Parts: sequence; structure tokens; C-alpha cells
Amino acid sequence: MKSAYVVAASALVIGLAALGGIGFVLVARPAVGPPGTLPTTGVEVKIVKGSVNQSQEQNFVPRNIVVVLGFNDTVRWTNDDTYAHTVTSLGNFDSLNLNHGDTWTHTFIEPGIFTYVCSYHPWMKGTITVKSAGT
Ligand SMILES: [Cu+2]
Repeated sequence: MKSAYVVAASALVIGLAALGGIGFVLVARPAVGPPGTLPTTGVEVKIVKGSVNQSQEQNFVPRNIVVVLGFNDTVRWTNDDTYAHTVTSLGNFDSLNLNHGDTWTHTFIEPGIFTYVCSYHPWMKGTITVKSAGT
């Protein structure tokens, strides 16, 4: 059984090494909130393929999300579309140009409701609702 254990352990190491290559996508913040009540990972928003088309209903996915300060307050956007986009909330944050495959993260530091658009395609809209811990 020892050899089977070694094989399993080796597979795990190789698997972790493979994950390390894309670890920047999978990084999760440690849980600091009440256990079992909220997701502990960072929040991901995809700019889905075809977002450039105004007729396509889905662009920022998920469109509306809620995060909690100090818990999961970092949001990462990934542009999976073949066209460039932005994540822009005037006066609050702006990714500037995101080409295909680019990612951009923003950590929220105050509560509020932040609406944002793509500055190139203003029909693309999303909302991040930021809540204080314990509310
Ligand atoms: Cu756009």
C-alpha cells in the first residue's frame, strides 16, 4: 500500500504544480467572516464572448453581485470576449482597456452600490453592492 500512497502523493504534487501555473486565477482570500455563511473566495466577473454585440443580453456575468468588506471585497474581471472592453465606474474605478484574456482586479474599501459600464459599449452594465461586515 505504501507504493500506492507514493503514487497518489506524487499525483497530488504534480496536480498542485499544474495549478500553480494558473494560481493567479484561483487565488482565494482566507475566510475571516462567520464560517459557513458566505462564500470565501474572491468574486469573479466574466466579460463573456459576444459582449460586443448590443443584442446579446449577457455581458458582465454575473451582472449584479454583493460583496462584504474585509471578507470577499476583491472582484476580478476577465475579458473572455474577442473585443476590448473596460470596467468603468466614473469617479470610483476604471480598468482602462482590457484586451481579450486580460484580467483586472479591484478591492473595495467602502460600502456602497457601485454601478459600472464598459466605456466603449455603454449598454454593458453591472453593479457591485459593497456591504460592511456584520450588516
Ligand atoms: Cu465593451
